[in-house]
Amino acid sequence: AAPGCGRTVSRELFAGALRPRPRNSHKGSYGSVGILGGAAGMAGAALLAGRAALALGGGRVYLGMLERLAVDPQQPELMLRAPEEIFGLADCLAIGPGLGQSAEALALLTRAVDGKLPLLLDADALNLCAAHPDLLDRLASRGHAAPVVLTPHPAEAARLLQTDIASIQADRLAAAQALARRSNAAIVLKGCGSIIALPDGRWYINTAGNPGLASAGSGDVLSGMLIALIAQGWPAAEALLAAVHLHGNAADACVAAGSGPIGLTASELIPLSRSLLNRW
Ligand code: NPW
Ligand code: AMP
Ligand code: MG
Repeated sequence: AAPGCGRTVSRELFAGALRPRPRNSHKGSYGSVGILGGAAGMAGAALLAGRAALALGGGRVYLGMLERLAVDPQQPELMLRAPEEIFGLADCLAIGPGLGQSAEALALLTRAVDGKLPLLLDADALNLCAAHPDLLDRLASRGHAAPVVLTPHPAEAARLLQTDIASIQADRLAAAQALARRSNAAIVLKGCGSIIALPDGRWYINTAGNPGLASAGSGDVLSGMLIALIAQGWPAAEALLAAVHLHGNAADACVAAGSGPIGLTASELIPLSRSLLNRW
């Protein structure tokens, strides 16, 4: 087995990617994140991802929301642009949180898949790939020049592998590895005990986190955290391990403080994950 294979996710697996900020760095040193999603009725998913990307240090964060908002009044640092503008502004893309499955969503996803930017596919981007398997073929043939990451929950994984949720849950490691082979991408199969499976066969299991995360929006926050680390130049494997670990530990810190598991909201994970990252 490759080094680290089968291990529980811990800080030492990604400590090598943690770097202090040089004193003379500037926002351009920390990447431009692009997030595509947030259709009508699900605008919050893109806002959560964008806020999380700022909190984990993305230098600039652009949101291309299908539900066109002018500004996020709670987070005016976010730059809200027309979705198609994002391709020329961002140096990595997360697509899917609240994206929906409209023709506009499919066109944006197709452009992202056929482009060259590092890519994170979540939520409806995964559902669209399941409905249009040629997109998975094109992802798989992209090569590894720019990382590609998929973050399915069990239902999204079942759609991608054309099976049912029970079959995914019966052998989560096999499902994650099958997805990594199918897409030639790094996978986080989410849920209690998230599995990280890399295209080279390495895999890891996360034990941090708790059922407080079983609430709407927690996956959207994970996507924002992960794309922010990729924007800052973290290799995909380390970014995945760190984001999953931070996300779970933020939820555990909320429970320790009495703000969960009951009623833990995804928004609350954001400042906590920032504190944890700054203390590592
Ligand atoms: P069940 O039936 O509840 O038992 P979908 P979605 C299953 C956006 N959001 N283990 C679940 O099972 C997203 O970004 C917007 C087992 C059900 O069958 C997407 O774009 C928000 N089963 C869009 O909504 C906040 C599990 O999955 C199915 C499981 C749709 O995403 C919410 C539901 O999944 C949301 O993030 C597990 N661990 N986890 C906003 N504030 O704007 C899930 N399932 O049909 O893919 O719907 O995940 O809500
Ligand atoms: P999503 O379904 O896309 O909103 O993603 C949910 C997030 O919460 C993922 O990161 C899951 O791994 C995490 N999560 C959900 N339920 C649990 C649980 N019972 N224990 C630990 N993590 C969970
Ligand atoms: Mg989700």
